[in-house]
Amino acid sequence: MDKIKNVSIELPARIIVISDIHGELPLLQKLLKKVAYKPEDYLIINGDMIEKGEDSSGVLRYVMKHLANQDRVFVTEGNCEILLDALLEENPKFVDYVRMRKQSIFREWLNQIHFTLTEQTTVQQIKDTLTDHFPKEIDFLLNLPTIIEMDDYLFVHAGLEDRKDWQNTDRGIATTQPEFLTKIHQADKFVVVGHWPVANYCIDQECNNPIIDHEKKIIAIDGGNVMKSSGQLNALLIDITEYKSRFSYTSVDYLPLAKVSQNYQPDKMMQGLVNYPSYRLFPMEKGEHFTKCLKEDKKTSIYVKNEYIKEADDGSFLAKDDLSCYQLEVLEGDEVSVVDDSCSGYTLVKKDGYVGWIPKKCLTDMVR
Ligand SMILES: [Mn+2]
Repeated sequence: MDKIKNVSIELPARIIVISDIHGELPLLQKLLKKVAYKPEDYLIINGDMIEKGEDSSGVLRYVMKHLANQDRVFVTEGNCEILLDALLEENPKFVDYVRMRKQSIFREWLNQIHFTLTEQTTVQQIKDTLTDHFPKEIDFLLNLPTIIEMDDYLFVHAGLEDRKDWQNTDRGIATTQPEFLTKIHQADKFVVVGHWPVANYCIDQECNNPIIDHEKKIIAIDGGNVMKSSGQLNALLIDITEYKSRFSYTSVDYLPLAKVSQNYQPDKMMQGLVNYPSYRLFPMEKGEHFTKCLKEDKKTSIYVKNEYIKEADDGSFLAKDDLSCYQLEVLEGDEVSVVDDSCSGYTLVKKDGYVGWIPKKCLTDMVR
């Protein structure tokens, strides 16, 4: 692959990795502030800056204007950036994508120049118009590397192929393959990826924090920003000296904060979660707030919040969304983010990246 960028670094160094910003400029700015980003840091934006969120063109503008012009900032391409290829190759399906996807940089760009999409609009027209009006942006996106190699780390949006010559990983696989953490690779370096929300890997308890697998040498950092109601934008921090490396992380989200007013010790039965792609449920026993259900595997039982169970047309039952079935232990004085306060008896909250239910009586007023 010719889109590998080799970067040498000066030690000691701090590397900040952020992925899957998906057009959420305020979160990017808040996160950079929270980690106290400064030009001496190495900053990696690991794919999917754009699409799905509110302001993709704003994120791109910000990255190009304030970040990418610095010599320690590097951006990789994700599956959302390489959508541009379909436009430039004049793939007719691109028109359908632009029509269907309301939250897209291509839609934003067309709106900005008051271009109206009609039934007759062709991919050639969109290509000519956008390459005319946004040549710098398009050039920037086209020239992003797929993989950045830096010290003992590789940064790639989705993952590597399991081959000794990982450098020859197919570009499509590097940017789109799902579930890299369930796979293996043969690069003798830590591979840092985004793309697949880490909550999709959870079994007992929903958590959106980066997962660091020392054995596989994979670090997955996509906190489900934009994709999940409990999602967050994560920053992975790698502090490197001549002798050792240290990992830490932090995150930001848009959720309101609330203060816990009394301790809560959860019922041990209340564990587990429903997550992509297994939403099927088999209700067994309905309680006042939670219904005991078997999961899609028909073996695991979980207690699902009643409001999140929906009946399909064929009479089967599904969870409405990805959902924690865990109850969180909280202490008086804890600050938690409120994910869903609209259900009976319990509120879905997030504490230090972990998502679960606590009784409503444990919360006082909102802080933010
Ligand atoms: Mn992605």
